[in-house]
Amino acid sequence: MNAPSTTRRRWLELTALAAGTAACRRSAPAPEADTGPNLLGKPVTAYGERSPFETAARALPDTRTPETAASRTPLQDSCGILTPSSLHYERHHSGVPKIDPAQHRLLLHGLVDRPLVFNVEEIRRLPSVSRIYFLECSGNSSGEWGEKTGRNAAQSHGLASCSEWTGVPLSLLLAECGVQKQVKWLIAEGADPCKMQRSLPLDKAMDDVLVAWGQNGEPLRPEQGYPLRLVVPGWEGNISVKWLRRIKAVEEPYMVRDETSHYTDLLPDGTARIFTFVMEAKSLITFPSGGQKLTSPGFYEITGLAWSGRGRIQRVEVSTDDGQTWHDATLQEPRLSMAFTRFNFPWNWDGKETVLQSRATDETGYVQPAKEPLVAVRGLNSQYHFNGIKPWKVMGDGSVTNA
Ligand SMILES: Nc1nc2c(c(=O)[nH]1)N[C@H]1C(S)=C(S)[C@@H](COP(=O)(O)O)O[C@H]1N2
Ligand SMILES: [Mo]
Repeated sequence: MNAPSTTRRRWLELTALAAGTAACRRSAPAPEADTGPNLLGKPVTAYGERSPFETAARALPDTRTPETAASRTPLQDSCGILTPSSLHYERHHSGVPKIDPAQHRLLLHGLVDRPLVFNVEEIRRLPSVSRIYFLECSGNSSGEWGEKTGRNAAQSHGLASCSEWTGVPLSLLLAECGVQKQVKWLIAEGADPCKMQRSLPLDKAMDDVLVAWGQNGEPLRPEQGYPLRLVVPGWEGNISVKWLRRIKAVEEPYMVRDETSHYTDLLPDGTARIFTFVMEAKSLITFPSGGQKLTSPGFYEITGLAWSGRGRIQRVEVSTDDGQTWHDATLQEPRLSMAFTRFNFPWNWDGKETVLQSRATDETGYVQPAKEPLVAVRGLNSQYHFNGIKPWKVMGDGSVTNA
């Protein structure tokens, strides 16, 4: 038992050398701390806030109008697998509506035996489940298709977050309505000004889709769809309709705006992929990543996140030599289906310029592709569904940039 603890001590000494490299790091100059040994602290508060010494923040776009708004999770500052609700990415097409839950209704209608209207209280009274799932916009890491634009992990991959969602299985509501035999699709609609709609296959709806009202132990944030949203596990974020107000049972998809003008992939042969719902396996090194700096050569723990819309992450390999050799990273538990999985890999940086990469394999055996084979198949017409390997370049002075 001696050897491991000695190794562990040595490890701690070495990592202590590389000061400030823990996964949860603070980035800005510290405000002044309270001083004096007998100074009393602040009294209790009704709703908590983080330490004034912590400054991780969502990356915002240069221009902010309701129609173009997307903010990105600072994955470079993340630890563990959950995204705090206050840092969950936001994507909305007509701003965040302010909805009074007492006024809000969810209508289920169409080809059903009993059309039903629920208020929010009724939804919350139904048997609920809580599940940890990632949510990712299919436009995430779109900058990686061509000239790389994301200078850091938030900008390149921050349209992905992971929360514990609480809600009612949609299958339960559908059973209450009595969905008719010919129904193959549902049309889900939001209560925001753009009336976001998406066509959802009935099979998926009956499988694992939630009508969620809770997020990370409290009601949904307005940005995430308060008071009710769909959570469609593993599928492109756009179909997880927020501010959910209507579900219509139908025979065919409706070919709505967001599944025709958006979220389709135009291929090199002129045909387009449509209803490409599943977000394929993907991974990202969050430390060291763009914008960060290694203070000196020596030991570092590389860490990152991997996820797959097809199930669990089976394996993550890391390369620290520009893809010449690959080594298995350690996967942290819990390793949940369609949730972020954190990986770690010990690394001794020799102070030379190099490129770091990670490659995820999910439980179906699917391996995250490099960018080149992905571009060979998909071409460069589409900005959606990029899941290629993400390289970060470590410069001789320890600074980390896009590669
Ligand atoms: N009603 C409504 N639902 C919506 C949207 C919207 O604009 N309106 N945006 C969609 C898109 S494109 C994504 S990626 C996810 C983002 O969810 P989030 O803001 O909770 O991260 O919500 C989807 N659901
Ligand atoms: Mo999206």
